[in-house]
Amino acid sequence: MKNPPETMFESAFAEDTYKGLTSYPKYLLSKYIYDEKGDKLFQKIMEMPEYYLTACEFDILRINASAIAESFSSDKGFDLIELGAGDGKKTKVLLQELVEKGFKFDYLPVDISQHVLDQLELSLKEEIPQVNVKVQQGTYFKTLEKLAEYDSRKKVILVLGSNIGNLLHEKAVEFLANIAKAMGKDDMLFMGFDQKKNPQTILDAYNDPAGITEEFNKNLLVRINNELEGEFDTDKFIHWETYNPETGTARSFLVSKTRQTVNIKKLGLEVNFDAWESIHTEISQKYDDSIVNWLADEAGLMVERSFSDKENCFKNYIFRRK
Ligand code: AVI
Repeated sequence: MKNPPETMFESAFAEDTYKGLTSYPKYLLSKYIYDEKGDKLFQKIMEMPEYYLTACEFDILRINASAIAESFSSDKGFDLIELGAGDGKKTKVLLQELVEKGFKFDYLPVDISQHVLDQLELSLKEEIPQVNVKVQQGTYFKTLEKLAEYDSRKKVILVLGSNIGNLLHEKAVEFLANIAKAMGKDDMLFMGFDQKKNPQTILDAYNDPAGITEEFNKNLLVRINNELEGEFDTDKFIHWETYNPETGTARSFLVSKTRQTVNIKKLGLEVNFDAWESIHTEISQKYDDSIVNWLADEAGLMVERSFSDKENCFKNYIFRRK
């Protein structure tokens, strides 16, 4: 394997890729799946029948819309800040309810993609024009720093879709603690957590027969090819999913079918793979009440209430600062 390039890496993606592919065991960071193609593939995943998370959370929001909206309300009105808003499909159920109840609020969707935010703003203008929308482009991290500035009235912070599940517990606590730091005593965090369930249901959600999740996972290699002049042949890797019911952790891998060497020109790197060697690409953590309570406690939060679907597939929790 060659030495790292003498010059600085051209991007965080380049540096993280270098680190991950020169580590043992090899890994890549799942956040890099999401370029334009990765975003589209994730949209497709959310529509797959096997990916129960979206439908379950949608049902929770639809069935409990009135109670959830009531819990957000405040005499002086509130700021509804959504981290990782995406297409806002699920959020619109709540926005509609808040509008119908005549509550005073501003909706501040945050997303890394300006394109996604433009689409969301446009669709809201058409579908629920009464909503006052102020889009915020940026990473979660940058936005968390800015969150505390919204302190003139109650803040309701919304994180849907079990995005927290892509973080190891230590990082999840850090993420929650950063949100807690920005929260006043009246503020609320409303967040989705996918629940432990029949292991087969979980494996099926991350291993669809149509191969959409495989393409999503392999998009990491495609991005390396496109942006770092990599020479991965994606057919020489298989998508592999595992789920450990003890820890509640689903893990995605790409496994090399043969012994091979892959050149990544912009990194000055030749990566050697043994036959059946793996690259770990993503974790999708599943939770139960005791893990969520523990995470909250570690982060300076407490669970006030939770909403669940009939089969306890998914839960949305309301947290307050301790
Ligand atoms: C975004 N995140 C919560 C998804 C998940 O369930 O971990 C990403 C995903 N990976 C494979 N399918 C969906």
